[in-house]
Amino acid sequence: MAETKSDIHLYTAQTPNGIKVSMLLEELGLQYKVTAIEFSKNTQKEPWFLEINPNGRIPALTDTLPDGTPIRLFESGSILQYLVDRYDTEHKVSYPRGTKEYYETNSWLFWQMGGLGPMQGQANHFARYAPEKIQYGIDRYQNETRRLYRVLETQLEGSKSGYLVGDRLTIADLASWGWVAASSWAGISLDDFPNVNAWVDRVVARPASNKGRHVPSEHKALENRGKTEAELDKAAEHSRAWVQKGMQEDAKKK
Ligand SMILES: N[C@@H](CCC(=O)N[C@@H](CS)C(=O)NCC(=O)O)C(=O)O
Repeated sequence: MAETKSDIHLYTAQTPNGIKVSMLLEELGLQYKVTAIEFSKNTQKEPWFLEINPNGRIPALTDTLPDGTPIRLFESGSILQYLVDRYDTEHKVSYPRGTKEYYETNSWLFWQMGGLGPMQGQANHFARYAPEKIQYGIDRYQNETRRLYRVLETQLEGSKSGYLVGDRLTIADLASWGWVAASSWAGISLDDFPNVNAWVDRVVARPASNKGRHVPSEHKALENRGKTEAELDKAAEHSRAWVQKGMQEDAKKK
């Protein structure tokens, strides 16, 4: 597909929240610049980056409005909404404002932002990054994540298109996809969720989404599906070190 010129600059890393934006940019056929943020160097906490995202996390995006005003965006859900509002005028991956499907898409987007992301993020934390294994924390967040996967499973079971809302892929799918694709990292198997499993593959089969998931580096989450807990724990060692260091630094701040 020919790329549409834009002034978009994406600041990202290879994470579920990061790739939802690059997958959408590819689905929309937009040109964009990418800066890879290095968590191990805490680049996301540097003053220049805090000017773009005061919350010090990825993804963040800058663009220029049609009247020339520079704009910054942070929070992945807000970035997805901005991109479809502004650039998906033909509703390839969205629905016109005011339709039932438009509001249904928003419901699933907020469901992911307020539920699936935070819960699975905590499951990751307790299962992979905590310095000690606290079983209560692991169980609490894995069970809550599984409950949310059951919600997705039911929705997809009843879907004729195989996507979460209506007859097409939308930002509702893209928001959740990276998280579900990384379920093994949270210690959760998709074996009990056949419709979710098929949806993961359905999205990968789309050339644009497939390209977008490999930004800013190769997406390897799906390969974790065959790994043992011991192998996953070993693979988490490097990230565990920077997560712990970052938490200690934050705790010292007033
Ligand atoms: N609700 C935020 C969450 C952003 C977030 O937690 N990003 C993580 C990566 S997925 C991050 O930047 N972590 C770095 C850090 O915690 O310092 C969003 O959806 O944009």
